[in-house]
Amino acid sequence: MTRDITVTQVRITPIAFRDGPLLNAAGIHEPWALRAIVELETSDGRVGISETYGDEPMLRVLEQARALVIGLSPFDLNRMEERVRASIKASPGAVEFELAPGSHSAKNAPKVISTLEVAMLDLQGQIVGAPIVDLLGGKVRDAVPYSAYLFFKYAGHIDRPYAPDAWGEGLSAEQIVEQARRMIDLYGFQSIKLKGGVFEPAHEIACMRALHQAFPGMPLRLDPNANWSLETSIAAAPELDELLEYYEDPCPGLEGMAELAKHTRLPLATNMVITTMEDFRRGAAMGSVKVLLSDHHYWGGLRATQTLARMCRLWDLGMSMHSNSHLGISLMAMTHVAASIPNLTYACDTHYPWQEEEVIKGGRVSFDNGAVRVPTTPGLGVELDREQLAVLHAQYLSCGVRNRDDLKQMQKYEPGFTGKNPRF
Ligand code: GKR
Ligand code: MG
Repeated sequence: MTRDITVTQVRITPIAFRDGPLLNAAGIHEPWALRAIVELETSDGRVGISETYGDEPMLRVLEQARALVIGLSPFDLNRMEERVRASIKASPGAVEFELAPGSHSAKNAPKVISTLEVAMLDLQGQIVGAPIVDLLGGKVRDAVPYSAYLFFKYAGHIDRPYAPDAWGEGLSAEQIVEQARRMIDLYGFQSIKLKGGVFEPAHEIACMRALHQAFPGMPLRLDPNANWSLETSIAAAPELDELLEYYEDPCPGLEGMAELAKHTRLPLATNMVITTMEDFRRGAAMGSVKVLLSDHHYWGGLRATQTLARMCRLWDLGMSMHSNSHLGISLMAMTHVAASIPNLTYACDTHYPWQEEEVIKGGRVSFDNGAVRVPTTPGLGVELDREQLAVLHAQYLSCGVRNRDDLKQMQKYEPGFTGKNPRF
C-alpha cells in the first residue's frame, strides 16, 4: 500500500552559490546567495527534494519542522499543513529584508509548508509514476514562459572573491540593451523586465525607451521596488504609458498604489503590497493592483499558488511569478505549478540566468524560446547531484554570509549609502 510509505528522515543542507553584483533599491547583491536544500527520505528508500531560503531564521524554523513531518505519508499534505500551522510561528527579532517578502518571519508557516509540500509532491509523483503537474490537475501548457530579468550591475564585486561574471558592467542604457540582447540570445526570452529603483527615474525611463527601440513590440516591465515616491511614480507614468505591459511596485503601500492607479492607464503589478491573504482582501477592495506576482515559496506551496490563481481569476487580476536568486529545484517547482495555471497571463520572472552553479544532476536547466519544458518524468523531474551539493555546502560554510544584507554590501562601495526608501 502506498500509504504505508512514511517519511523517516529529513536532511536540511544550507548552500551558497555565486551571485552577481546586481543593484537594487536596497543596495547590491552580495557575492554569495543562500538557499537551503531539503530532502525527505522515506521508509522505502525514496528521496523527495525541495529548495527554499537559506538565511539563518529560515534554517531555524526548518529544524523545528523536522519532527512535524517524520512518520507522515507523503500523501498527508493536509495533516502536514495543520501541524506546521499549529507549531511554526513568526520569529521575533528575525532579520528581514524588505525587498524579499520571503525573508518576512510572519510568513514562516507558509514558507515551511511550501518547502515540505514540494518534497512531498516529489515523493508522491515518484510513488505513482506521475510528474507533479499531473498531481496538480495536469498541464495546460507544455512549456512555461519566463522573462529576461535585467539588472543594473557593476562589472565585479568589490570583495573580488572570484573572477567577475561574463555579463560585464550594466549601468548605461547601451549596456542595458546589450545585457538584454545577450540574455535573449542565450535563452530566447520574449519579454523583458528591468529591476529599477537604483538610479534617477529619468535614467531608468531612458533605459526602457532604449529597450523599446532595440526590441520593438517586446513586452517590457519596470520594477523600482517601491523606491519611487507616489509623486515620482505619478509623474513618470505618462512617459512609461506606451512602453510597459505593467508597472511593477513603483511606490510603497497599497494606499500609494491605489492613488497611483487613479493617474495611469498602466496596469499596476505587485509582489510587495499583496503577499498575504489579508493583503489580498484589502487590495481587492481597493481595486488598484491589476497583476499579482505569486511566489510558491512564501504563499504556502504549489497548491496554495493554484488557489491564488483561482482568486486572481475571480477578481479579474492578471497573474505572473516573482523570483529571488534560486537554482534548478525551485525553477522546476515553479514550472510545474505555472504549467497547471490556465490564467498565467504573463511570462514569469526568474533570476536563474544570473546563476552559474547548479545542484541538480545534468547541470543547468535549459530554456527553449524563453520557456522551460514541463517535465514528464515522475515527481519534480530533477534529482540532486550530491557532489555539487557538497561543493555548494562547503561554499556556505566558508563564505561567511548568513543573512542577505544588500545595504551593508552597498556601503562597501558607498560608505554614505543609507538605503532610504523611497529614495526618488
Ligand atoms: O534580488 O535584487 C533582487 C530583487 O530586487 C528581489 O529582491 C525582489 O524580491 O526580484 C524581486 C522583485 O521582483 O521585487
Ligand atoms: Mg518585484
